Amino acid sequence: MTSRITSVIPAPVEVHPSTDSFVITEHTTVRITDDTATVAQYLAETLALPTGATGEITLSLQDADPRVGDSGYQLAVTNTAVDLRANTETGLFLAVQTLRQLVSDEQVVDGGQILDYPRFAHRGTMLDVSRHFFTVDEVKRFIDQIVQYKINVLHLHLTDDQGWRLEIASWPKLTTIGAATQVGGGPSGFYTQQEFREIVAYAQSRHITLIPEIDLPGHVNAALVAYPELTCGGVAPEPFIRTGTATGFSSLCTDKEVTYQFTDDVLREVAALTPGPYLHIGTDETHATPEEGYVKYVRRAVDMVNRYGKQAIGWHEILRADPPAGTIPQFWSKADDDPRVAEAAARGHKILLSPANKVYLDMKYTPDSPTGYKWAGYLDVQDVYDWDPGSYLANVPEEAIFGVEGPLWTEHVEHRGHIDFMVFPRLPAIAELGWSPRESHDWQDFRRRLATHGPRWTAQGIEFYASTQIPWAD
Ligand code: TNX
Repeated sequence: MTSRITSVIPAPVEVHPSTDSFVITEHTTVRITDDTATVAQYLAETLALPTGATGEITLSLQDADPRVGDSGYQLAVTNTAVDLRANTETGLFLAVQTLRQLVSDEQVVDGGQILDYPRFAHRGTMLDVSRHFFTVDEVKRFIDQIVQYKINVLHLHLTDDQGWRLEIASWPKLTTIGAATQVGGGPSGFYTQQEFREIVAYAQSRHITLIPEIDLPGHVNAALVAYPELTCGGVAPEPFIRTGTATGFSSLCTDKEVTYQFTDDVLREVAALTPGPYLHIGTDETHATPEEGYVKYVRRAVDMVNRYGKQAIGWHEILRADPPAGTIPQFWSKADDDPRVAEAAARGHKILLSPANKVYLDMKYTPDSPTGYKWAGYLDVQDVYDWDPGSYLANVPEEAIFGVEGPLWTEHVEHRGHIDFMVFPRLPAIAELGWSPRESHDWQDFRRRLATHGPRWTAQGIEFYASTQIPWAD
């Protein structure tokens, strides 16, 4: 029988199990202090416990080991007390996520000590709400699922050929016309700015940085239908908004000044809605944009993002425009060697890793998977788990790696059951790549630990894929 304290995902830096155990009873109380009140309240709600001026479960922002830094934590469980310690609220919040994994159905918490902190700053996932739209509540549910694995970034792919999903006050037809439908046809939706603020606030309350993506200058058919003046010919594309899955066929007209006015307005409004430091501007698969126009456009767009106080992220094609070093390319190709990316790393760019053949959450697991693509390969759990972000790309040193992100494109993800199925159990594997020290990486041990998480997902109503690679616990 392995204990829960040796089954935490992502694997902590240090775990020292003990023979103690803490039993949660109806009298167990979470102690609230002024500086830890928000996280203490969240912990109490999550474990359905009362709070008080005293209590056996304590949180502290004092005297943490300096090694835990600004997002790590320490956790100690004895027969009589549970103690969470960190330098920041984020650290305490992540300690709560570990604690949740230590509690059994019988409300027994495994005893021992943990000291923990992340390997990479960015441990993300992306949800494409354009190809299929997902409601505010569905996004919140997704956030609550992913925080359990210390994912700290949610990238929302808000616009694409099949739908524009964020209200832009200065260009209202983007959503009154451009959000009418989605892949497969039928009605769809968009977020008003108020609803988007609600998502942002919810993410913040879960210590998640939200990165909005407006995909430019390609992937814009929905915008061109809404505003035909953004095409070079000035006429709306036919057919109307696309409901198929083709990519790379649409482009803003990079020779028209109205295109830059549009881009500036959109980026200004999105920046104002975004408390986080990053705006993602897509820049991928622009087969319908002439190269010269692409370079000119991307440079101006990056400049706008910077002027609105944000750092630009783009899919790694963005490097064709030679953007300033603060720009982060998100690497998504299937090759593990890209000289342009290596050269960018040498010039000081941080690289975000989303290699399609490792972490694309829209790929099928096996030929039998009921939904998903296979263009980047079948990705079962071991394919996703067994690689090293720190040494994966030729001539890109670990210091240049910003982090890892698993994108969920949704051409074939139609409802929340599909999200669950594609994300679990692969996202926990990606989370471990982003968080845990390289030395702890061990497929056999990961399989064993992952197996114990299945019943938790079932209890939470997560319809995960029971990969045959994992010896699932009952
Ligand atoms: C490629 S990856 C795309 C997306 C698709 C995805 C499907 C990237 C930057 N672009 O437009 O949704 O493949 O797997």
